[in-house]
Amino acid sequence: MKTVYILNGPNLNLLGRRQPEIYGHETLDDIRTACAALGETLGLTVELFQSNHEGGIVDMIHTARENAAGIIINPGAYTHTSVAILDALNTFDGPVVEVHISNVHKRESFRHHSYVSLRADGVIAGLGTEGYQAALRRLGTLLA
Ligand code: CA2
Repeated sequence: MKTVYILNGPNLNLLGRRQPEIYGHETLDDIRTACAALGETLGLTVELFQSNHEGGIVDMIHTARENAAGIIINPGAYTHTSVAILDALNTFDGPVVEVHISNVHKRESFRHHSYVSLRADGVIAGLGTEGYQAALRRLGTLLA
């Protein structure tokens, strides 16, 4: 079984607990459970991580280089600021799908630019937490 890492950036540990009007009611644990079940049907093992620290996300990408065939990443606010995360993703050989729960293009202009999109093979925004499952289906196709 190939492994997919689902990496989540700052504040996403609060999913389902604050600002449900923007980010919905599901928690990261709900996303982990739903993606693990979908992964089984796709022949993929799913591992979900979250860090509030830029370096923690870079470290997880380095671990993915050895242990994962594909990456789904919601870098949170680091999407819009982090060259370090972009550089780390550029060292990863497999497919990368970027996910945003909200439609960042409908929000403040500073959310319209993503460094990560310069590397991502696909970008999903505004599908709510279902976006993680859409990304996983895409990796199922790309890794088949
Ligand atoms: O829409 C997304 O998924 C974002 O990546 C979420 C980031 C935001 O900075 C990006 O522009 C778009 C913010 C994550 C904050 O997560 C929270 C979750 C629940 C409650 C409060 C914050």
